Amino acid sequence: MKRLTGVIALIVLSGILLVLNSCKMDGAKELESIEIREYEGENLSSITDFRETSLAGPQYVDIESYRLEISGLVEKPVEYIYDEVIEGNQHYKKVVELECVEGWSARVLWEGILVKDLVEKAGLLPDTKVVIFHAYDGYTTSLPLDYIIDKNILVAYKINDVILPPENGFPFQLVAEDKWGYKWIKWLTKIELSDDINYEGYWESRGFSNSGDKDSVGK
Ligand SMILES: Nc1nc2c(c(=O)[nH]1)N[C@H]1C(S)=C(S)[C@@H](COP(=O)(O)O)O[C@H]1N2
Ligand SMILES: [Mo]
Repeated sequence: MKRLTGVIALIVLSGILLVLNSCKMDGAKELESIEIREYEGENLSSITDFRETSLAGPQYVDIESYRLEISGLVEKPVEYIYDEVIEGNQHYKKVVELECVEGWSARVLWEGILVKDLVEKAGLLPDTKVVIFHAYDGYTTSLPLDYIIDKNILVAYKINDVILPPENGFPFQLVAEDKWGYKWIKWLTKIELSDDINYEGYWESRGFSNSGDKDSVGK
Protein backbone atom coordinates (compact mmCIF):
# COMPACT_ATOMS: atom_id res chain seq x y z
CA MET A 1 0.00 0.00 0.00
CA LYS A 2 2.78 2.40 0.96
CA ARG A 3 4.57 1.51 -2.24
CA LEU A 4 1.47 2.22 -4.36
CA THR A 5 1.05 5.68 -2.77
CA GLY A 6 4.71 6.34 -3.53
CA VAL A 7 4.28 5.38 -7.19
CA ILE A 8 1.14 7.53 -7.54
CA ALA A 9 2.90 10.50 -5.93
CA LEU A 10 5.78 10.07 -8.37
CA ILE A 11 3.44 9.98 -11.38
CA VAL A 12 1.59 13.13 -10.21
CA LEU A 13 4.88 14.92 -9.58
CA SER A 14 6.29 14.10 -13.04
CA GLY A 15 3.01 15.29 -14.56
CA ILE A 16 3.32 18.65 -12.81
CA LEU A 17 6.95 18.99 -13.85
CA LEU A 18 6.07 18.19 -17.45
CA VAL A 19 3.36 20.86 -17.57
CA LEU A 20 5.64 23.47 -15.93
CA ASN A 21 8.42 22.69 -18.35
CA SER A 22 6.28 22.92 -21.49
CA CYS A 23 4.85 26.28 -20.32
CA LYS A 24 8.37 27.62 -20.02
CA MET A 25 9.33 26.39 -23.50
CA ASP A 26 6.19 27.74 -25.15
CA GLY A 27 6.72 31.18 -23.60
CA ALA A 28 10.30 31.42 -24.86
CA LYS A 29 9.35 30.33 -28.36
CA GLU A 30 6.68 32.98 -28.69
CA LEU A 31 8.99 35.80 -27.63
CA GLU A 32 11.59 34.75 -30.21
CA SER A 33 9.22 34.63 -33.15
CA ILE A 34 7.58 38.08 -33.12
CA GLU A 35 8.80 40.08 -36.10
CA ILE A 36 9.20 43.86 -35.93
CA ARG A 37 7.38 45.92 -38.59
CA GLU A 38 9.03 49.29 -37.90
CA TYR A 39 12.67 50.28 -37.47
CA GLU A 40 13.94 53.77 -36.62
CA GLY A 41 10.66 55.34 -37.75
CA GLU A 42 10.50 53.43 -41.03
CA ASN A 43 7.78 50.90 -41.90
CA LEU A 44 9.01 47.47 -42.93
CA SER A 45 7.51 44.76 -45.13
CA SER A 46 6.57 41.48 -43.46
CA ILE A 47 8.43 38.19 -43.69
CA THR A 48 5.23 36.85 -45.29
CA ASP A 49 5.62 39.32 -48.20
CA PHE A 50 8.48 37.28 -49.67
CA ARG A 51 7.48 34.91 -52.48
CA GLU A 52 9.20 31.58 -52.27
CA THR A 53 9.96 30.59 -55.88
CA SER A 54 13.21 28.70 -55.44
CA LEU A 55 14.22 26.11 -57.99
CA ALA A 56 13.71 23.12 -55.65
CA GLY A 57 11.35 24.60 -53.03
CA PRO A 58 12.21 25.40 -49.40
CA GLN A 59 15.22 23.60 -47.94
CA TYR A 60 15.22 22.30 -44.38
CA VAL A 61 18.84 22.44 -43.23
CA ASP A 62 19.91 20.25 -40.28
CA ILE A 63 21.91 22.71 -38.18
CA GLU A 64 23.89 19.98 -36.36
CA SER A 65 25.52 18.74 -39.55
CA TYR A 66 25.55 22.15 -41.28
CA ARG A 67 28.92 23.65 -42.24
CA LEU A 68 29.76 26.95 -43.97
CA GLU A 69 32.82 26.42 -46.15
CA ILE A 70 35.22 29.18 -47.28
CA SER A 71 37.46 27.84 -50.03
CA GLY A 72 39.04 28.40 -53.45
CA LEU A 73 41.72 31.09 -53.71
CA VAL A 74 42.45 31.40 -49.98
CA GLU A 75 45.50 30.70 -47.82
CA LYS A 76 43.67 28.17 -45.66
CA PRO A 77 40.20 26.86 -46.49
CA VAL A 78 37.92 26.82 -43.44
CA GLU A 79 34.66 25.20 -42.39
CA TYR A 80 32.52 26.84 -39.71
CA ILE A 81 29.67 25.43 -37.69
CA TYR A 82 26.63 27.74 -37.32
CA ASP A 83 27.57 28.98 -33.83
CA GLU A 84 31.11 29.89 -34.92
CA VAL A 85 29.76 32.11 -37.71
CA ILE A 86 27.35 33.85 -35.33
CA GLU A 87 29.60 34.15 -32.28
CA GLY A 88 32.95 34.75 -33.99
CA ASN A 89 32.00 37.87 -35.95
CA GLN A 90 30.73 41.42 -35.47
CA HIS A 91 26.97 41.72 -36.07
CA TYR A 92 25.42 44.41 -38.27
CA LYS A 93 21.85 45.59 -38.97
CA LYS A 94 20.55 47.26 -42.11
CA VAL A 95 17.23 47.91 -43.87
CA VAL A 96 17.55 46.72 -47.48
CA GLU A 97 15.00 45.97 -50.22
CA LEU A 98 14.97 42.70 -52.15
CA GLU A 99 13.51 43.11 -55.65
CA CYS A 100 12.78 40.11 -57.88
CA VAL A 101 12.79 40.34 -61.70
CA GLU A 102 9.23 38.92 -61.57
CA GLY A 103 7.98 42.28 -60.26
CA TRP A 104 7.64 42.11 -56.48
CA SER A 105 9.79 43.44 -53.67
CA ALA A 106 10.13 43.48 -49.87
CA ARG A 107 11.97 45.95 -47.64
CA VAL A 108 12.99 44.52 -44.26
CA LEU A 109 15.58 44.77 -41.50
CA TRP A 110 18.45 42.33 -41.97
CA GLU A 111 20.88 41.28 -39.27
CA GLY A 112 24.05 39.50 -40.20
CA ILE A 113 27.80 39.47 -40.56
CA LEU A 114 30.07 40.85 -43.27
CA VAL A 115 31.11 38.47 -46.06
CA LYS A 116 34.49 40.22 -46.04
CA ASP A 117 35.04 39.33 -42.36
CA LEU A 118 34.50 35.67 -43.25
CA VAL A 119 36.76 35.62 -46.32
CA GLU A 120 39.53 37.72 -44.76
CA LYS A 121 39.87 35.15 -41.97
CA ALA A 122 40.58 32.49 -44.59
CA GLY A 123 43.31 34.72 -46.08
CA LEU A 124 42.56 36.30 -49.46
CA LEU A 125 45.01 35.62 -52.29
CA PRO A 126 45.93 38.45 -54.71
CA ASP A 127 44.38 37.03 -57.92
CA THR A 128 40.89 36.82 -56.40
CA LYS A 129 38.32 38.77 -58.41
CA VAL A 130 35.03 36.96 -57.92
CA VAL A 131 33.10 35.47 -55.01
CA ILE A 132 31.05 32.39 -55.97
CA PHE A 133 28.25 31.39 -53.61
CA HIS A 134 26.87 27.83 -53.38
CA ALA A 135 23.68 26.61 -51.69
CA TYR A 136 22.09 23.51 -50.24
CA ASP A 137 19.71 23.14 -53.23
CA GLY A 138 22.51 23.27 -55.81
CA TYR A 139 21.86 26.95 -56.61
CA THR A 140 24.86 29.18 -57.34
CA THR A 141 25.51 32.85 -58.03
CA SER A 142 28.54 35.14 -58.06
CA LEU A 143 29.50 38.75 -57.37
CA PRO A 144 32.70 40.80 -57.80
CA LEU A 145 34.99 40.81 -54.74
CA ASP A 146 35.23 44.63 -54.90
CA TYR A 147 31.44 44.94 -54.62
CA ILE A 148 31.38 42.56 -51.62
CA ILE A 149 34.10 44.55 -49.83
CA ASP A 150 33.21 48.15 -50.80
CA LYS A 151 29.47 47.76 -50.16
CA ASN A 152 29.91 45.86 -46.86
CA ILE A 153 27.70 43.04 -48.10
CA LEU A 154 26.04 40.98 -45.37
CA VAL A 155 25.18 37.36 -44.89
CA ALA A 156 21.96 37.49 -42.86
CA TYR A 157 20.83 35.13 -40.10
CA LYS A 158 17.90 37.31 -38.95
CA ILE A 159 15.12 39.14 -40.74
CA ASN A 160 12.90 41.68 -38.87
CA ASP A 161 14.53 40.45 -35.62
CA VAL A 162 13.55 36.81 -36.19
CA ILE A 163 15.94 33.94 -37.02
CA LEU A 164 15.52 33.26 -40.77
CA PRO A 165 12.62 30.83 -41.33
CA PRO A 166 13.48 27.83 -43.57
CA GLU A 167 11.58 29.43 -46.49
CA ASN A 168 13.80 32.52 -46.20
CA GLY A 169 17.04 30.59 -46.39
CA PHE A 170 17.87 29.39 -42.87
CA PRO A 171 20.65 29.42 -41.78
CA PHE A 172 21.98 32.17 -44.11
CA GLN A 173 20.80 34.39 -46.97
CA LEU A 174 23.04 36.82 -48.83
CA VAL A 175 21.85 40.45 -48.70
CA ALA A 176 22.96 41.45 -52.19
CA GLU A 177 22.10 45.15 -51.86
CA ASP A 178 21.24 46.95 -55.15
CA LYS A 179 21.20 43.64 -57.07
CA TRP A 180 18.25 41.62 -58.43
CA GLY A 181 16.75 38.98 -56.12
CA TYR A 182 18.48 36.11 -57.94
CA LYS A 183 21.79 37.29 -56.43
CA TRP A 184 20.32 36.89 -52.89
CA ILE A 185 21.28 33.25 -52.48
CA LYS A 186 19.50 31.34 -49.69
CA TRP A 187 20.62 28.24 -47.71
CA LEU A 188 24.24 29.30 -48.25
CA THR A 189 26.76 26.46 -47.81
CA LYS A 190 29.96 27.59 -49.52
CA ILE A 191 31.78 30.83 -50.33
CA GLU A 192 34.36 30.17 -53.05
CA LEU A 193 37.00 32.75 -53.95
CA SER A 194 37.87 32.71 -57.64
CA ASP A 195 39.74 34.47 -60.48
CA ASP A 196 37.13 33.38 -63.08
CA ILE A 197 35.51 36.66 -64.11
CA ASN A 198 33.35 34.78 -66.65
CA TYR A 199 31.74 32.50 -64.07
CA GLU A 200 27.95 32.28 -64.43
CA GLY A 201 25.57 31.04 -61.73
CA TYR A 202 22.21 29.28 -62.06
CA TRP A 203 20.08 32.12 -63.51
CA GLU A 204 23.05 33.94 -65.03
CA SER A 205 23.81 30.92 -67.25
CA ARG A 206 20.12 30.91 -68.29
CA GLY A 207 20.12 34.42 -69.75
CA PHE A 208 19.99 36.80 -66.79
CA SER A 209 22.61 39.52 -66.50
CA ASN A 210 25.79 38.55 -64.68
CA SER A 211 26.08 41.96 -63.01
CA GLY A 212 22.58 41.57 -61.56
CA ASP A 213 22.25 45.36 -61.60
CA LYS A 214 18.64 46.51 -61.58
CA ASP A 215 18.97 48.47 -64.84
CA SER A 216 19.79 45.20 -66.65
CA VAL A 217 17.68 42.06 -67.06
CA GLY A 218 18.73 40.05 -70.13
CA LYS A 219 22.25 40.06 -71.54
N1 LIG B 1 19.39 28.67 -52.91
C1 LIG B 1 18.57 29.47 -53.59
N2 LIG B 1 18.59 30.78 -53.35
C2 LIG B 1 17.78 31.62 -54.05
C3 LIG B 1 16.93 31.14 -55.07
C4 LIG B 1 16.93 29.73 -55.30
O1 LIG B 1 16.19 29.20 -56.16
N3 LIG B 1 17.75 28.94 -54.55
N4 LIG B 1 16.12 32.03 -55.76
C5 LIG B 1 16.53 33.43 -55.80
C6 LIG B 1 15.52 34.37 -56.29
S1 LIG B 1 15.17 34.32 -57.96
C7 LIG B 1 14.93 35.33 -55.49
S2 LIG B 1 13.92 36.55 -56.11
C8 LIG B 1 15.18 35.33 -54.03
C9 LIG B 1 13.87 35.35 -53.27
O2 LIG B 1 14.16 35.40 -51.93
P1 LIG B 1 13.02 35.11 -50.86
O3 LIG B 1 12.55 33.71 -51.06
O4 LIG B 1 13.66 35.35 -49.56
O5 LIG B 1 11.93 36.04 -51.20
O6 LIG B 1 15.92 34.20 -53.61
C10 LIG B 1 17.01 33.93 -54.42
N5 LIG B 1 17.81 32.95 -53.76
MO1 LIG C 1 13.68 36.08 -58.34
